[in-house]
Amino acid sequence: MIHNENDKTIFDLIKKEYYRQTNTINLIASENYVSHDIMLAQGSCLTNKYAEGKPNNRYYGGCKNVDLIESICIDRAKKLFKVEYVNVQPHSGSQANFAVMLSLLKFNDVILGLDLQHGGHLTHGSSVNFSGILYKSYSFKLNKNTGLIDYTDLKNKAYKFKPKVIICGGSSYVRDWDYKFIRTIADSINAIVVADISHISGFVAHNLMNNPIPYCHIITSTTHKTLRGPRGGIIMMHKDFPNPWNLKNKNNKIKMMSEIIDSSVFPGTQGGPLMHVIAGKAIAFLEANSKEYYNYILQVKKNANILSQYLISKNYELISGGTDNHIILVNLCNKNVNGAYIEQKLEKANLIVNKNVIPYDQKSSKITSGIRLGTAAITSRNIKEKDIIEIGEFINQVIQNHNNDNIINKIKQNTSNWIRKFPLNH
Ligand code: DSN
Repeated sequence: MIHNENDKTIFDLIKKEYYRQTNTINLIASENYVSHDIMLAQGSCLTNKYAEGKPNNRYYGGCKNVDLIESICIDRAKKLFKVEYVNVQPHSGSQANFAVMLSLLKFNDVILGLDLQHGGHLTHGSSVNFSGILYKSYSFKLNKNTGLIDYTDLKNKAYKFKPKVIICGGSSYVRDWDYKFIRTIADSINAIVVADISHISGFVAHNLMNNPIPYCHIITSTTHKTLRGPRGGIIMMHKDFPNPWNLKNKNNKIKMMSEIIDSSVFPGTQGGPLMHVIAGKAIAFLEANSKEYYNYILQVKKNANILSQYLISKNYELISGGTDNHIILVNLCNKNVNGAYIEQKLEKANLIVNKNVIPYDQKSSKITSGIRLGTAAITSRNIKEKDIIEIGEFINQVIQNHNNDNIINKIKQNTSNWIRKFPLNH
């Protein structure tokens, strides 16, 4: 894997990280393992190249190869998601959302998104993020009893606050979305709907969840979660449309949204695109269009469902009682432990998760009442139905014996031996 030992300090740490990734059971919902080809592309000479601008319209010479790479990347994304427009340059999901908001909003304009504590994302209006600092942000919540989006709350807030942008999508929302309903509400107040499908884009590409693309004006995503590509972002539109403010370009023609979004990415919020990452994205879009990936993403969903059922059978309380995607949000209150504590205990047994607030959490985001589990990464290790139950039992054993370090050490030995059966092929 790693040959270059010139900088021993850093390469030793990379080796250790490789060892850690190989020898732990990764249940972090936002992570995955990319293919060897994607690793190669990201470690290639493309990292040396500046290419501000768009293919065949750059601010630098020497772009003929990267022009082709970016054009192929765009074409593959269009084919995978069946969209008319894609910008593959955002460095991350947050950058994609920043560029989209810059293209739609002015300082202090109103936005509406899912509350961070209820499963939304920082960039959907959190007060500590640009989206809550530059814009007046309101949030809709989950129903306390069902753990599902409270669409009445969404509708009431949309009518009351008249947001210019409604954002759907989230980081720890485990159920599907009613995009059609949200679009109807948005149309009645002339709002634009942005769907951030960062977590679920792998399912969306294969219609394994509701597809936001026909209903939402603009779609953003990361490429490194269920999609299993390099760390980065994209922006898409099913159909390009004229900007709603009648802004004109230098030819006195009404600007299309694609033109506005492109310039919000560069020069609006970024400089040079990361061409090595764009090459990785191109490979990921090709891989995600394969039968092999389809079988993988189907299995991700099956595994999440089976893990949910297993945990419920062991008296764990799951937000909304299950999942429609790869994420499971466990409420630990009935076990009398908090999320931060259990995250550490699980890590001692080689099970990697993240502490997570639950809706209406009484604890802070540093402590939390829950943990978030995800099945995208482990499924890349070819983990199937019976294996995921074994993982569920490892988790259960740690939580049941959280105050007995001897037992946790024994579980660690078991998990170390067990995970070796599932080599990292990616
Ligand atoms: N931090 C990502 C996640 O874990 O879901 C979202 O940005």
